[in-house]
Amino acid sequence: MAAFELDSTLAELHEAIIKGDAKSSPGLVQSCIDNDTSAQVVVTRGLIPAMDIVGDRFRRNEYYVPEVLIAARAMKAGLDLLRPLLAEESVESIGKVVIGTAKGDLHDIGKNLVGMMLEGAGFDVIDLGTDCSVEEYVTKARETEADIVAISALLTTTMVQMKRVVDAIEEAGLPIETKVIIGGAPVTQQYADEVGADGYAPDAASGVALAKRMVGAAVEESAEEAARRMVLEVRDLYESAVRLEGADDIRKGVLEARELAEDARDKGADLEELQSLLDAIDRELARHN
Ligand code: B1M
Repeated sequence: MAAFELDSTLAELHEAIIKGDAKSSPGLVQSCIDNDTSAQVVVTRGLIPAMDIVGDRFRRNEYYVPEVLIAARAMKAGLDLLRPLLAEESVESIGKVVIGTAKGDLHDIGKNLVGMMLEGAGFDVIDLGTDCSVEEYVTKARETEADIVAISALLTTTMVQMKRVVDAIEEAGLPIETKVIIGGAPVTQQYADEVGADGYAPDAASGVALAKRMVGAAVEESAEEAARRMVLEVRDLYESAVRLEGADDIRKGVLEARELAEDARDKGADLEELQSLLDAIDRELARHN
């Protein structure tokens, strides 16, 4: 039998998820576990980057819903083996998070990823599942004395629920100050500010960093994670800008995104996606000049 080699096993796992190969992914994950690789490493270097690529392909219309679903199934098959280990790896709880997908919304792949990453980072995670009413968030936050309520929404029709939860938590007079953080594909920082949420995260890794900041825990970010976060922030700013109404506002927003992109490039976030964002920004600016 060939000797175990972490990088090549992670590369195979990455490939298996992108191809939606749910038969291979558990075996590859198990081989990492058997060779003493931490569950965190398998999640952050294998599963999440693969799902990121699936998401990017979907955005570029290279993948459609069935491909995303089979990739998610392959990821879940691997994640199921890691879940108990993720919980074990974190020694002491650093806070309690109640997480759920907003009322009317059945999307749970991203929410599950965020939940599992939070568990891996040392949070106690109480998962309400999907289609959660405002009352469910408030009741569970009260019952568990949660530090954080995290809401995921993937539909423009369900993200409106986020404001209702923010207001209800504020009005509930909970025993401890519970912060509300939000995320999901249509959600932006601008939207989080509008609805009065305490924070927004564009992806699971940033969700963990945000939750840690909320409870005052130290955040360690690798150069790779920082680059990815900056690129996501640029994308977020750019996508919010092009949704604006007037040409002046669009130009202003896009210029802001350009500034941030240049800053990210100067800081070494030299990712392929950053260049394609810069190209899109320049095309948008040319259109409005
Ligand atoms: Co649906 N769906 N879907 N869908 N689906 C989207 C969201 C859509 C953008 C596709 C499209 O039309 N292009 C579109 C929404 C359009 C809109 O509102 N603007 C859509 C639609 C319309 C629908 C239906 C209405 C379709 C229909 O029936 N006509 C229907 C709605 C059902 C319902 O919810 N009531 C529906 C159904 C489904 C499936 C059941 C088939 C399936 C969900 C399966 C499941 O989740 N168990 C599905 C899927 C898979 C998708 C897409 C293709 C992929 C979503 C996904 O899992 N991505 C999606 C297209 C897209 O997102 N571009 C689409 C991978 C996942 C890892 O990413 O969830 O974004 P994501 O999570 C990320 C971040 O957003 C962030 O971290 C995660 C990991 O990095 N994040 C958080 C997420 N939650 C967070 C919470 C936080 C922090 C970060 O808290 C702090």
